[in-house]
Order: sequence, then C-alpha cells, then structure tokens
Amino acid sequence: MLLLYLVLAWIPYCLAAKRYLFKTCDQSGFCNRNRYYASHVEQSPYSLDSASCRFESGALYATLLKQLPNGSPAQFPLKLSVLKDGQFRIQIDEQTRLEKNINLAREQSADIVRKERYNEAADWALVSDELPLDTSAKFVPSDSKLYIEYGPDHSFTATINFEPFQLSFAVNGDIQIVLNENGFFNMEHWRPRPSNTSEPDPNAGLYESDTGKWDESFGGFTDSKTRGPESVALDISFKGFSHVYGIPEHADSLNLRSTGEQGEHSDPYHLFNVDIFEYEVNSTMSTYGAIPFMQAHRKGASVGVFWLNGADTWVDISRMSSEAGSDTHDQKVLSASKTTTLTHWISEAGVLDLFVFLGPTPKDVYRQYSSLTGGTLMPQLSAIGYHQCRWNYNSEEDVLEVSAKFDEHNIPVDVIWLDIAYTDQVKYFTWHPSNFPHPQNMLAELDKSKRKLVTIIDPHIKIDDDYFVYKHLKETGTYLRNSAGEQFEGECWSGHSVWVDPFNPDERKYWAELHALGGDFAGNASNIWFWNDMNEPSVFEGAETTAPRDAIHYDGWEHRDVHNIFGMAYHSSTYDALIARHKGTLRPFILTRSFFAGSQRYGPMWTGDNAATWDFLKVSIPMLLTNGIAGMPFSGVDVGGFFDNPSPELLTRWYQAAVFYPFFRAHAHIDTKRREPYLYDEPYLSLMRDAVNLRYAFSPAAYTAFYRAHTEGMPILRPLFVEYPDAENTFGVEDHFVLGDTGLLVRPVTEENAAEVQVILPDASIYYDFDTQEVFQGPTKITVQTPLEKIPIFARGGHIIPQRHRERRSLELAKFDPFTLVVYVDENGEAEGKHYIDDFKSYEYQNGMYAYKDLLFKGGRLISQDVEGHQPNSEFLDSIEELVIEKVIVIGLETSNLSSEALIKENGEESTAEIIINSKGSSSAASEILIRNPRVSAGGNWEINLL
Ligand code: NBV
Repeated sequence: MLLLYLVLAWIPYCLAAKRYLFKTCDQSGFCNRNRYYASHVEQSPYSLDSASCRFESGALYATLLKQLPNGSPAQFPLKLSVLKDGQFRIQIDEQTRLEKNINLAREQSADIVRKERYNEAADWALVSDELPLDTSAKFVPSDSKLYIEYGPDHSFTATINFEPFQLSFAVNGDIQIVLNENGFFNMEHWRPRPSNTSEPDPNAGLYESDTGKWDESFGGFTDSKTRGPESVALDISFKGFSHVYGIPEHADSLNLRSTGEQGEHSDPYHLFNVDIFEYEVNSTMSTYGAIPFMQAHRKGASVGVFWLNGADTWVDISRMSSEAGSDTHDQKVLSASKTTTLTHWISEAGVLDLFVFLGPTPKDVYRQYSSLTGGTLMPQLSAIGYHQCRWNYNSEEDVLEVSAKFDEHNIPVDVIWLDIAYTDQVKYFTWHPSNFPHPQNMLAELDKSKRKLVTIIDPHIKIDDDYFVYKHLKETGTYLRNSAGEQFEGECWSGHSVWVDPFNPDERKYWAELHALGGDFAGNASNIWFWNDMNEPSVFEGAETTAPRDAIHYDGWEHRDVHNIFGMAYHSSTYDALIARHKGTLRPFILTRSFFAGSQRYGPMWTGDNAATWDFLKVSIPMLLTNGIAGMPFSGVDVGGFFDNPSPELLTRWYQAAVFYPFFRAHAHIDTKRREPYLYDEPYLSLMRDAVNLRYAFSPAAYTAFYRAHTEGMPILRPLFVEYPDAENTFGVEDHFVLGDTGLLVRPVTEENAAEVQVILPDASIYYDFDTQEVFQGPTKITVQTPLEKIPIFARGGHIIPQRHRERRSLELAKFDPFTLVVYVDENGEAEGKHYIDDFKSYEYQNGMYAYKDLLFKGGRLISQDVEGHQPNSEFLDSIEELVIEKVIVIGLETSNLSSEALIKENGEESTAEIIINSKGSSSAASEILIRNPRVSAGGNWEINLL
C-alpha cells in the first residue's frame, strides 16, 4: 500500500473532478424516484378532465387529474397555448399548492417560505410576459381528444389525448414529438410529512418510491425540504430522430449520448450549476451553466423543446427502434428513420412550463426559441477582438507593460483583464492600495489605444463592518438568507462572506449605484468592463459547492427553485447597472461563468476552469457549438487552458482554433507560467500573431454573424448539420464548423503532432483551400497536410466575405478602416453574402442607424443593395460616408476575357478601378481577380462590373 501511495504521489498533476462532492442521480432523491417511477409505471395515472376544458383568447384551460391510490384525484390546472411563430406552450401547476393549501414541514418556515410551486422562471428567462398568440390556430375538440391545427399553412398539428394524458405533435401529418408516450409524466403532489418518515408514505402516489422525500442528507449537509417532494418529470420522444443536441453545459459530445444502464453514460445529463473544480471531459456531470433547450434533427425535419425550469434538472436519453408507419393516436410516424430518441426530463421543483418548436428547419427552430428568450446581445466591436487575461496582472505597471508588449510585437489586443487580486483583500469595488493606487491613470493610458480593462466582481461579499458593500447589505437585508431567515454565511475568495440576492429589486438598485461613474467604485471609467465569476453561486465547503437548497431568496422562494437562474439574475443585475451607467447609450460587456436560458441578452459566457490539454482543446468545439445551438452563441473557453502549462504547440493550435471562437480570451491560473504570445520564440510567436490578425481580418463577417444571432437567434459558429441539413454524414460531426454566413468551413487541428487531418466537404459545391486557393469539388472527404502553420479552412463557393485587411493595435482603432470584399464564386460564377455595419458600440442601430447589405455577384457584376426590409437612415449613411470598400477580390472566376478595368456605378455616377489578375502558381489553384480601390461606400447601393 505504501508503495502504491508513493507511486501515486509521484504521478504528475492529473485532473479529476471531486465527484464525491456532487450527487449522482442515485444519490439525488427526486432523480432516483423518477427513474424508479419510469421503470415501474404501467399506465399513466394522469387524465385530462374533458368537462373542464375552456377556450379563452386562443388558449385552452383545463384540469388534469392524477389518480391516487388513496382518496380523490389530485388536480393540476393546465394551460395550452399556441404562439405566433408556431411555438406551442404547455403549462401545468398544482391546485393544492397554488391555493397555498399546504402545511410546511418546518414550523419556522411558515412566514418566510412560499408555499406555491415556483412560477417565475418565465419572468427571468423570457423577453416578454405577453407572448402573442396565434389567433388563427384551429381547436377541434372531441370526447376523448383535442386536435389543434396551427403554424405555417396549418402544417402543424397537436393532438391531445385525454386518457391517458398524452400529446403528440406532427408536421404535415408526420408525428415528430410525443409527450408522455411512455407515461413518465409525474408531478409529485403535496402530502403532509408523515410522523415517521422511515415508514412507507401513506399518501404516496402510484409507482412512487420513498427515497429522499423529506430531510435529505448528502456530504454532511441536510436539506430540510419544508415543502416535501415536489418534483416534475416528463418523457419527450423525438420520433424518427437519432440525433439530439443542446442542454449545455457539459464537457461532452455535440450529438448527445445515451444514458442509463444501456447507455454510454450511466448518469443522466445533469443541469445544476456548480463550480466544478477540475471538471472532466466526456461527462454528463453538471458544470457552470444550464440551458434546458434540446434540438432533434434529421433529414427534412428539425424540432426543439424548451423545458423552462430553473431547479436542479436531470435528462436521461435513450435510443430505440421505431417502425415507420406505426400509429400514435390516429396519426402516423412517417419518418424513414428507424430510431426514436426518448428523453426523460426530471426537475426537483417548480411548475411544468414546456415549449415545443416544430421548425421545420434548424433556422426556424432557433428563431422560434430566440424570439422567446431573446437574441444575443449585440456586442461592441472591441468585444469580439482579442482579450488578454491571467490570474493575475499584478499592478498598474504590469497591465501597461503587457499592453505595450503587444504593441511592440505588433499583436492586436482589445481588452486586458484583472482577476481578483486587483482588489483590496477581495473586497469588490475596491483597488489594492499599493498595486493599483491610480487606476484612472492606467485606464487613461489604455484608452490611448482604445483598449478596455475588465475587472472581476463576484457575488460573495466579505463580512466586514467597515466594508461599505457589506454594510449596505446588512442594513437593508438584501442578501441571501439561510433556512432560518438569517444572513447566509459561507466561505469564498473574500473569506467569510455573505451573498447578494439578485432576485431582490432593492439589491439590484444598489448594484446599479455601485457601478455608477463617480460612485463608490473609485476610478470607475467607461473603459472598465466587467467579469462575473463564481455566480453558480460557488460556496467553498458548501453543500455540493453551492448555496443550500433551503436557503431563502427575496419573496420567500427557496434557493432550490431558482438555483439555475441565480447566475443569470446576477449577470443581468450587472447588465442593468451598466445600462444605467451610460443611460442606455453604450452596449455593456459582462462575462459570466454561470448562465441560463436568456443569459445571451446580457453578455458572453466562457466554459470555466479547463486545463492545458489537447482533450480540452478538442472538447471546446462541441461545447461552443452546443452553446450556439442553445441560443448562447457568444461564448469562449480559456485559450491555452486554465490549469497547467500548455506546450508551445498546444498554445499555438489553441490560438488557431480560437480565431473562430465567438469570444476569444487567453487566460491562465495563478500558478502557471506567463504565456502572453510575445513571450514565445519563433515560429510560435508569429503563428499566434497570424491567428489574432486573421480573427481581426474576419471581424466584419463575425460582426455580421452577431447581428444575425442578435436578430434571428442564429448560431455564430455553426455545426455542419445546420449548414448542411440534408447531409446525414454531417449530423455527428463535431470537429468541423462553419463561421456565420461566410461558408468558411473550418476543421481546427486539435491533435498533438498532427501531420494531417481529414476534412469533409459535405455537398456538391466547389471548395477553395483558404491559403492556397486550391479547388476541390464536393461532396468529398480530403486529407489535408497540417504543418503547424496550417489551419484547415475551406471557402465554400457561392459566398462573399466582408473583411478588413489593415493591421491595427485594437479593433476599435480599426472602426473607420476600409473593407475588403472577398468573393468565392460557385460553379455558375455566382456568389452572395451579407454585411452589417453600425456605430459598433451604441443602441442607435435600434433607430435605424445601421446598414445591412446584400452583396450579390452574378454575370461578372457585384451589386450591393439593402437587405429586404432594412432601409438605412440617411443620417447614418452620411456619418459613414468615408467608410469604403478598398478592395474586391474575386476567386475562382474565368479570367481570360477580362479587360484591365472595372466599371463602377454609384449614386448615378460612373468611375473605373484597376483590375489585377493574380495567379497562385499551382495549376489546381483558382485564379484571383483583384479590383483595386473601387472606393464604393460600404453602406451604399452600387455595382461593380468586370468588363
Ligand atoms: O478568480 C480566480 C479564478 C478565475 O481566474 C477563473 O477564471 C474562474 O473560473 N476563479 C475561477 C476562482 C478560482 C479557481 C480555482
């Protein structure tokens, strides 16, 4: 044993999550009970009482009855509504709890804990409470069923079977989603706490086990569960779909794996936001954020569901064969695929609030979801530049030296970050007195190159009667409370601390005061941006590393009700504070670690404490793709890995992948070696510089992709299946992606010493190697040689990509630089693209101060015109008059009969520009036509003709 110990002690640093800190499904009472229920249910005890149906302004209200072994059925009010954009909503509450007709198990909670099921998740997650109804939906009731026809041309149908209660959703008669098909729907009805909880519960429902219903102990903590068991669960079958995606955040595959005894993972996917130290890849364990949105996709169909619940949630996934042609309530499963994915959603508390999206394309699903939870915040331009962080830059001199070194080595950077050590004893809103004595001077210096400084502000507040933030929380009582209603205390970076309660409107008001310019945060300036870390919330030595489930928030809700929403509520309070700081004139930037559905409205997220390993580089791609699908595309990972030291090769490959991450920040643990790119020898230094420059070159296309994410919920980094929805061989691909609408297909190298990688070119387009312009005809799979300088990027013919080619110290300095348009033609010599421009920082675009252009190339003519429905305001066009196109590069066009000039028409005037034909040297490389300095305005309508 001693020998074994000595051997183990010598194994160098090896990552492993402390699994024992977190419950498995088996150790979690409600998860365990619902899995038990699912394996025992014979016939769902729920039926819809047909006599209770009432139609009111486009929605159906009814009562669900749950048959109980003893006594009369429990009642569950149900509401079904059909929304304007084809979304279907199902809401179910519990009558007894709704009427507050229950006794709390703990006497002292009587005045402080609410009795209802939590019903405010929608207020936090949705953009609006008033969701417009589809008034054209047709409700056709019968004795045992209700049919609802809705959606585009009434191509969607929902069939509600009354007994047993079941819902199925079809598109053009093809059933795609069925709810409660397997009878796992379960809402644990309220029952009094039995005097002896070790005896069988006399008021148990059918198929119920007694595991962990009352006081539940784990890891030395006991959860008092004053409202008793109240979980809510449902099975959702995706008929004929073998691929499902979403439910971030897990360090796992893009196409979600099967769980359970027969599955690849034994535990369900867990959604319970935690500060998971040294998390593992290929795991269903919870990490920092949770978005209960899932998409299923197959050729010809894409659907989604959104399980709007902020409590601890588990999702089991299994795949089974489904015969095409089988019947479900008079409708047929028509799909050719023989696989059905069965999912089982289990939440600890709250009402059932489920949205069903029937697509039918991925783009429709994203729009249907994002019109509910909101588009991604439109970032300031600098936010999509390169961010340099580490734990910690130690002083003002250190920060300014880093900034200067980037200049010295000609590497652009937009934002430099400060971790917790900038504060005085980790008291947020203060500065370390000797290391940061004059923050305003440092900020002014950074502003000379238009750089921003991010400061970290966590939700734990040091208990210190001389600390103004704590004093305020204490005086006003606007902190999180323990189950006895007193201030909840715990340990975190500040030492002994309390936690702010961002659900409390008064606390939020104070938070805004703290962020105000000229307020208590001395030195605060417009170029300070923020970072909200530890907001799961993380509590050192706390139950499952977080706040106790029976802690109490504003208005009497238990922490269990809102646990997964806490991070978003905190993030949104900082967002509101920054909106107030600039009176709504500047777009805020706040990075969050914890997130929920809707967090995309407040700023980016990152995937927390990864490590400097190839596995973490590799998993970053499916993790970011998943986030994009789930409406939170502004996301990134610690580039280089947080823990441990990356080899120069790993770091370089990471920078190359991060060119395309929607959020690109290098970050490192305090114990790691410094690793700013300028510290490296050649070739690494130049390759990292090239990577950052490439990102800056693509920034106009990326900014345009952000606009689409903002307005339509489209992912920025897209999995291949989104761009090639009919190419079945792409549905499981998670190491390739496409950047926005550019058609750029990228397969970053994420393997050590990779001499080559395989790249899939999925459809019959022409593809151009981005570096060599070598032409490939798809569909095909090619082998690409990958020396360290190679990023496998392929431009799909038919796309026009707006770019900026001048090198600057920061993106903000490049704001008025001219653009380059790169046209990759398809087999017909045609291409198209989009370009969005505004003032890159304010909300004036909401008043028409932007240009959104359709770029079309056909018959040797490049046209710029307004995207339909988007008419730029003339004042804006005047303001960007100087913003011109300085180059057009056309790749892949036949060049033999071209003259040496292009004819330009803009505003009724004609001019010419010189044409230069370049050849890339290799015979398989496409030709390149350079149109020099056409000087057409980027926001204008014009045409350039090749003659
Ligand atoms: O504030 C220190 C770190 C931070 O650098 C990191 O990015 C966060 O994810 N923080 C976590 C707390 C300590 C982690 C070991």
